[in-house]
Amino acid sequence: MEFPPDRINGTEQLSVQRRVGLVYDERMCKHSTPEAERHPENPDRIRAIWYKLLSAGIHHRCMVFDAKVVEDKYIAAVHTSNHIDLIKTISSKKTASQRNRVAARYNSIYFNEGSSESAYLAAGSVLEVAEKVAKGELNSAFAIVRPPGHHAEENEPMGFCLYNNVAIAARFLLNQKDLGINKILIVDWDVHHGNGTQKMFWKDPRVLFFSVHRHEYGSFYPTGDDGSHVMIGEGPGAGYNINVPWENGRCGDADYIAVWDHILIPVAKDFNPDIIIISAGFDAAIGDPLGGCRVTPHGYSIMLKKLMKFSRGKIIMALEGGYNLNSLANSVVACVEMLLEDKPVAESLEVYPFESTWRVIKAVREKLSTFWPTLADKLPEELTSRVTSQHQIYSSQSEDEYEDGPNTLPEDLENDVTIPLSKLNLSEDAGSDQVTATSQAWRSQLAKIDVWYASFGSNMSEPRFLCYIQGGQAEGMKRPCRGAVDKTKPKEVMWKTVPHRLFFGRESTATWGPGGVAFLNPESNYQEKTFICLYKITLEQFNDVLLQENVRIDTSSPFFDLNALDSIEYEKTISLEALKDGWYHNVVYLGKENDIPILTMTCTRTAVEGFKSGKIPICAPPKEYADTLVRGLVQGKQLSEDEAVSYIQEAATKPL
Ligand code: Q9C
Ligand code: ZN
Repeated sequence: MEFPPDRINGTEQLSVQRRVGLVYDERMCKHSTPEAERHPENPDRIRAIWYKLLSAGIHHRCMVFDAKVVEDKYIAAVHTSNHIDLIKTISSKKTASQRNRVAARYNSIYFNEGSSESAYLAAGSVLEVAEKVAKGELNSAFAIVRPPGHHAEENEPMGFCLYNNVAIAARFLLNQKDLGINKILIVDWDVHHGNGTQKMFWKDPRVLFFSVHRHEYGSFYPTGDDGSHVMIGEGPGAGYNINVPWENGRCGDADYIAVWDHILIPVAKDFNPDIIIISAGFDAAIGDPLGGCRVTPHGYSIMLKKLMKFSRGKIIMALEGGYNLNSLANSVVACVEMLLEDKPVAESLEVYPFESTWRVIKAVREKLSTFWPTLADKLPEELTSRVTSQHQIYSSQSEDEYEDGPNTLPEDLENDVTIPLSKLNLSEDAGSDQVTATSQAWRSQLAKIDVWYASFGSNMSEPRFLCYIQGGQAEGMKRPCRGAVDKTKPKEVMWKTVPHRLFFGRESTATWGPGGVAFLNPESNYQEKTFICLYKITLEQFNDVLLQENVRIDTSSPFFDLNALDSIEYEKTISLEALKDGWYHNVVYLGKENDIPILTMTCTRTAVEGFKSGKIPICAPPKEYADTLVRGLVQGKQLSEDEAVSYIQEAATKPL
């Protein structure tokens, strides 16, 4: 059936419900990690979205479609035949280990028996609704698909993406001449750069690719320069690729809306697309474990509403990332409701963009102003002076509530984006006078983030730990420490116990002489109990402690950066290559305390195997060292002296 596109959407019919398509298909849950290992990109993502839509009754107001597999000829319009062959056959490999070997060749990719089917369905779903929207059968659509697509390149799956669903649909629309689609705007608001899509339309002026993403000068995933704002396309495509690279995380509604108002929307007006496809990742959403940004469902709905003014409302949204199930589902619901009704919403926000946001906006506008004259005007000073300081780090207690299971989104959090001053944790720009801004720019960034450093060895004794911060030599130590660049004492100290095994190993250390040192088995074990002393320090200081624990002299970059902090919550341990000769190079996540991650440094699981097999010696601590541990436990009021002695004794003697 054909629908005259203009009439459905005419201004005189604003109250008429739009025809909105939804694709959901349980078969896209078949793709998962081979042994059902925990992974952020898991089947529950689309289930969470679907259940939320069902429980809000939204599916009754939409046209719901099953997924269809995409035909190879449409995939072949953006991917190589090798790539198609890989994805098509990966699930019919004889063994899981064959699949794992293939997956290991790629960056952030897993495969199982269901991967091929899910990939074909995800791409097919987007293509199917794109065609319906192009024909006017639907006004707009949301394809709730996985695996995601925007990282997948012509000849390479990556970043949880197998086929580039959005690129396949876009190329299809352009190639079906009868659809009359000659100009497509792709808006990629996933927190990661859409590297795959960018490359596929790099020289193509028919596709304006716009991506806003965390970039952090190339250190955020996918690392490198592809997401930089100087990447504007080439040849006839020059000017038709727009990247807005955030300098830091924690961006929220105000930052995104500013980018919309001062870059995307003016350009979209001039480009005048025939249709819009949104690479709709929701990993910039508040509470997302990978994204570290704070866009609210309301924020997403405003971003969407502003785009609905173009191409007569013809919009296809395709799910990309988004890893906090509550935040993800709430954001999708807000968007589908906006597609259905174009609800009037209050667009004024109580918070301002970051200063860095204006810097990025200005840089992008300048870079693209010859292609898009609308960007050439200088932004008024009174506008760009309204900023939220990067130093105002939110105490993000409330974000935790997204982690408590389904449907716990607190209304006040969603609506009240202003954070009272009393909740702001204003941290000093510590140590900046001692380092040159250029060589160690990471320091001022990491100085703004607090972590709990969990000590289980001699650092439980505060005077000994302070040597790592302030420099010096505590009782019993054979040599002094350099200390951290930022010598500020820990902001807080507290104690806890963790279900992990404490043990002693190695033959001697430079600091304590002959005898073993303390290790925490990174694997948890609920039969065990280890006392840990938590010090609230900055992530910058944590890096300096890591460095001293692993005996290294110089550093121009942090070993454990913000990206590592983002991923450790689901990876649980991160073994630091750069420090792999050190005994304590494995950073382990031990949960949160007051919403601040608890990190410790210990040996790797592999080393624990070595200790168990006798390849690495188990060895009781030397006297001076054991005394320091006991002192820490007693002064921290955790144990009496006798109890502390036997606690250490047991850890030193009980078999692993
Ligand atoms: N430590 C999407 O959101 N992260 N993909 C690798 C390495 C990969 C995200 C972290 C993130 C991929 C579609
Ligand atoms: Zn993403």
